[in-house]
Amino acid sequence: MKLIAALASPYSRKVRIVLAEKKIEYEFIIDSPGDPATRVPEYNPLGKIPVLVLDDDTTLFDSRVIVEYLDNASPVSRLIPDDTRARIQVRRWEALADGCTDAANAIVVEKRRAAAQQSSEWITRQQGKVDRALKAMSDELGTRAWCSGDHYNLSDIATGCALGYLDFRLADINWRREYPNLGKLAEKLSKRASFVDTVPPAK
Ligand SMILES: N[C@@H](CCC(=O)N[C@@H](CS)C(=O)NCC(=O)O)C(=O)O
Repeated sequence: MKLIAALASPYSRKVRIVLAEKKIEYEFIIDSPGDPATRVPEYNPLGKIPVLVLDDDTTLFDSRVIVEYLDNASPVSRLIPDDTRARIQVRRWEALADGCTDAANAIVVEKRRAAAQQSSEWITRQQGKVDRALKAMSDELGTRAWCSGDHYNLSDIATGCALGYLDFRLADINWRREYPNLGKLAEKLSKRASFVDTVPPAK
């Protein structure tokens, strides 16, 4: 299988971490939708990465569909629980963490526009989502070792990618000071090989 993705994309990072944890071999094709020569729309009509291309040329997107496919493709390191209640909790965490990344990404994209075209209301609205998502993740994590349940799973991976994206693109948000429990979790995740090997490149 092939993964079409980019080194700086947090959703791609989530998928790459899942591939690594599950020890699934794949061909990594780097393609950024913002590149004028991008071929991403040939694989995903939405023009977004990541896209997983299976050996029979079936294309899978978005990252949430891809990670579910991958978790079922191999029994190694199950990352999404079978039990319905536990699974829904993990997927909810993923939605929260990915949603935090969506809002952070919207801020990054807006700030790249010419100053006169930027909307401060839009940035404030997205910042509110990031702030509330961070508080919700911190409150729900509490003093527990992992985000959902008592084992490392997809909820931790999604949260680690969301926090890593904030460090990468919006480093002025000092989430560690306000939410030390998220800092502790991020520190623990940052020691895993799957996280080390997928750190976004220097800007
Ligand atoms: N919900 C999607 C989000 C994917 C996404 O927004 N990817 C960004 C790169 S980080 C992208 O491809 N942006 C290009 C665009 O929106 O045109 C997922 O989880 O895969």
